[in-house]
Amino acid sequence: MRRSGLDDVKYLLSETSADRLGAGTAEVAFVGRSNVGKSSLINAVCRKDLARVSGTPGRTRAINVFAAAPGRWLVDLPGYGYAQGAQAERAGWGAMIEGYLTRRPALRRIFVLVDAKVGPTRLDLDMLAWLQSQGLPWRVVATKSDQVKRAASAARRGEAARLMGILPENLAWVSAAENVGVKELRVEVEALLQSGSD
Ligand SMILES: Nc1nc2c(ncn2[C@@H]2O[C@H](COP(=O)(O)OP(=O)(O)OP(=O)(O)O)[C@@H](O)[C@H]2O)c(=O)[nH]1
Ligand SMILES: [Mg+2]
Repeated sequence: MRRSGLDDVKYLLSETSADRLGAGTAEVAFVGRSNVGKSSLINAVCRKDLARVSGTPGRTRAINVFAAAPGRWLVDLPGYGYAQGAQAERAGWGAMIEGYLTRRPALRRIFVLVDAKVGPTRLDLDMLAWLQSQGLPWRVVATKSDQVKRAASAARRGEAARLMGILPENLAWVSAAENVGVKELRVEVEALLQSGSD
């Protein structure tokens, strides 16, 4: 029987170039601004402290791969928009991220994380436009929703969705800190990682 599920996800490797990663069977990736909560969300989805979380932006500096089963990967990408001085960052989200996103045939979905309170930034909108231009499958997840007051959340969600040209119901609204929307995301990731044959 094929192994599935996210009950035993393990850290596999870190790489700075997508070219050195072996072939995968099914992968999902998490991208977004530095400090938006990518590593925290991966940990929440996997119910395990896998990815390093920090208050210092730019913590994740490599492509970090976590395996649910052989070839079935969750990929934590470095944040964009942090290293102001670096050419690659100024130009966009960097060669490492772009290289990974464009060279993975098994990539099933890219979760683009935006801050629920801040909404999509210019860089987030650029990333979405670029993903769309590349024909890559993406879905937006609004993180740290616990930071938005309950009374304001419907309006915030609607406005953020409008700016990104998506429907509010298609904008996942999550909080890793308070475990909101995490179970739904876990189910989604599980299904994506089960697709494709070994
Ligand atoms: N309030 C709140 N804070 C969160 C949540 N998720 C993450 N954080 C905090 O946000 C900060 C950044 O979290 P990370 O998960 O390291 O963010 P990241 O996107 O992986 O950051 P980089 O690796 O630097 O790009 C940490 O201080 C977390 O504790 C959340 O759901 N709610
Ligand atoms: Mg990180």
